[in-house]
Amino acid sequence: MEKGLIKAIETAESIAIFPHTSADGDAIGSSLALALALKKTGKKVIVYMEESIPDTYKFLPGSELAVFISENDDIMGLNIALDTGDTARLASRAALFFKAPATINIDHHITNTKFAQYNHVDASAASTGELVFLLLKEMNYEIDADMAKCLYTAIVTDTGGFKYGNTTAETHRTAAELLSTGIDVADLSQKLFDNTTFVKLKLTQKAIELLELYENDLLAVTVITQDVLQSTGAKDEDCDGLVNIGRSIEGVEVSVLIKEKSTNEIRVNLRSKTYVDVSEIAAAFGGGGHKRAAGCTIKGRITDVKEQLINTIKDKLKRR
Ligand SMILES: [Mn+2]
Repeated sequence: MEKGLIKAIETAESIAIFPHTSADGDAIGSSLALALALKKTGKKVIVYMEESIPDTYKFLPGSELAVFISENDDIMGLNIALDTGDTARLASRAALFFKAPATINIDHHITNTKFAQYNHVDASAASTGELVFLLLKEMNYEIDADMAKCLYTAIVTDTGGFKYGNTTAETHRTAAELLSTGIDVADLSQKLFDNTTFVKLKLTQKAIELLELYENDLLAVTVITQDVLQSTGAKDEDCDGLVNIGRSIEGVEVSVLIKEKSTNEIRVNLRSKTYVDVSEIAAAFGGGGHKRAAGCTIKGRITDVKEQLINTIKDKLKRR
């Protein structure tokens, strides 16, 4: 990693870590691990969240270091964005991010815009957690079991439990080293993957009902309106992972989840199976991501957004 980046961390006395908005296991896990490691060296550290930590991840060590922007307006000596492809993913915290005298961006999204003073972007890493792991090693920080739990969470969630194509031998070597700190993998896996709520299950049921196939069954589309969320009592974070249901269908290449955040703001999650680069589709709508997993936020009415997306994806499905 760049010397300047390491030095910026070493010299900063107060550091704020920024995971992306709608933070997932990688964003939260890598942020909490880094926060715990820096705190141990005596630095003042906070994790600036856009939203509260999703219930699934609240058990993670270090979650007490998470704060909301409204609770703390202190300008820190260094701001570090993790797992964040562009400033739009910093959402309402974007302006504050750039107020620090030094900024760092550590990420693995291929579409990363390198918006910070120091940028470490490695699209070959399966997760940002792995990049934080390497950073801690390079800085000679000892990774304890609490940090390992967070980093393992980052890796295991972004690889879909070591199932996705981003999983490499290095990913497994890193995971092995994390496990050797003595963390209970069965307990962790159960908390992360086998711990649904009845409300989320009801939302999943509804999502399956609403799923439609297009383009000779190559494209799965699920539209979740505010009405659907309200009728099931589900929260925004309960939509996490629903896009994978469409992709799991035999023969489907692209799955898209279209979620109404408000009447005029639509969040889109994209997944592909073997050949469509969904980061290109997301980028065409101002978003970004990875080849097999990407997302974007589109202004407009949900029915129009759905039509635009289907038209764009249609072309990509043909180019095989
Ligand atoms: Mn990630």
